[in-house]
Amino acid sequence: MEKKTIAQDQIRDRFSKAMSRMYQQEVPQYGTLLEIVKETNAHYLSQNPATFATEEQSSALNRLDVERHGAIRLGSARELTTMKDLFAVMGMSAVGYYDLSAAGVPVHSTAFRPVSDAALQINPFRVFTSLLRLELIDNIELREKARQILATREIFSPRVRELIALSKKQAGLEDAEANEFVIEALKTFRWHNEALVDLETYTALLEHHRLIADVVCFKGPHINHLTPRTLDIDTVQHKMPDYGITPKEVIEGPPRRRVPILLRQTSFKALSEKITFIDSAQGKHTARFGEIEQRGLALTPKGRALYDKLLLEASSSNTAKDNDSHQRHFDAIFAAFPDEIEPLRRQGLGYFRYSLSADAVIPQDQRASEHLDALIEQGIVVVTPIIYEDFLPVSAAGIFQSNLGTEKGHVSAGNPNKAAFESALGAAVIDEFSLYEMIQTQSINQLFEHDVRA
Ligand code: OOG
Ligand code: NI
Repeated sequence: MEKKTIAQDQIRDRFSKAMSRMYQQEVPQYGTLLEIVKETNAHYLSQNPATFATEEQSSALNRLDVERHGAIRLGSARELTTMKDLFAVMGMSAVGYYDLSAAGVPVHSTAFRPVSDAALQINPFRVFTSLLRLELIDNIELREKARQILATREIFSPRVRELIALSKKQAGLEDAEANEFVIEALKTFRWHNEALVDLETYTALLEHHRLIADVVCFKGPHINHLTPRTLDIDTVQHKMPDYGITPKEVIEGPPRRRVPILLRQTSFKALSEKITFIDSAQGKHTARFGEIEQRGLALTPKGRALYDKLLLEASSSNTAKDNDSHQRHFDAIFAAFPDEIEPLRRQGLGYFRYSLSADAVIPQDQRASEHLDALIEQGIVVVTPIIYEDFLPVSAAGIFQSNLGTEKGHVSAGNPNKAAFESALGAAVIDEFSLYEMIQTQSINQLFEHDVRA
């Protein structure tokens, strides 16, 4: 009998919604944060009704409503490889490589996310996925102990493995299989309040580096935060204390801009949760937190280089203790970064989507990309920023550290090792810039194709 499979985008949408429901039950503050974000976004849109173009309004609002990212930390290559297959069922691929060892966090990471423009519109759910780098633990005995524990742990249910294989075999899942997949896959991400080790082992690993204890001592890679997207992060940061939530001291990333760039993020501190160890000892573990983010223009390699340069300049001269003075300081330094669409575009700093303005027609003699600038000047073509879908390593390190405590732990500062990461993953990671470039090029091609047919 012919099988009728459903779209991967739909499975991802169901999964991200189920995960959000699970996390609201597990971490009630996340539910509160969702409310603050919803209220803030609604207010922002009422004050700025032109935020989204009329034609894209309904899909943009739907996207905003469902949009979130999560994060997990894995312990072995074996886990990462299967995780790649699990995300593939939902149309998510590994994009980008992030080295966090430079910041004293012994992991390297990627983001599993949808890549096509159409898939991103439906639900851009992403999971920042880190892999522990055991080789950076400088105590050999502890390193071996961690390796042994990880070698025997099994984080996937037998049924989810079967469903992953089935999806590969028949190139998709049927409706009922997809629902079962969501339930089974979610099990891997849930919280376990029973540790996999005794208190002594936990304490030894924790004292070495808090992150190592978090990755090694539990039955699974609990989702450690879920992050909704806001249109106004400064307001959410100010509102959090009114709701009894203590935010991280400063918002990471670029300062507030007229044309928002990349990604701004803030989080609230991890909860202290009761744990039972296998020797029945009781203890507490802090791992799970909440985060919000505001996304803006995706930058080209040239734009990114300017961002990195200004970020370095701003951080190395920063003496601010509170968010307001931190933002003022960053704002002054980022004055060197253009903050209007046209200069950003003309200087090749960001990626843009080009579309025909309502009822406009491109004159016969201007139907080629070399006329783009002129067409924009005449108001025939409109330009909108392509949104950054990825992460920032310095911000990510700030988020990790805020939740691990300030001490760095005894790990040797490593260096990036993308080849080792890709070998653990069993695939190459996709270069994020190539994806933005493709969306931009497609929009230009469509513009001229469309108009020729009209
Ligand atoms: C991941 C931290 C990074 C982000 O949004 O940059 C991150 C983690 O703590 O596991 O989620
Ligand atoms: Ni995050």
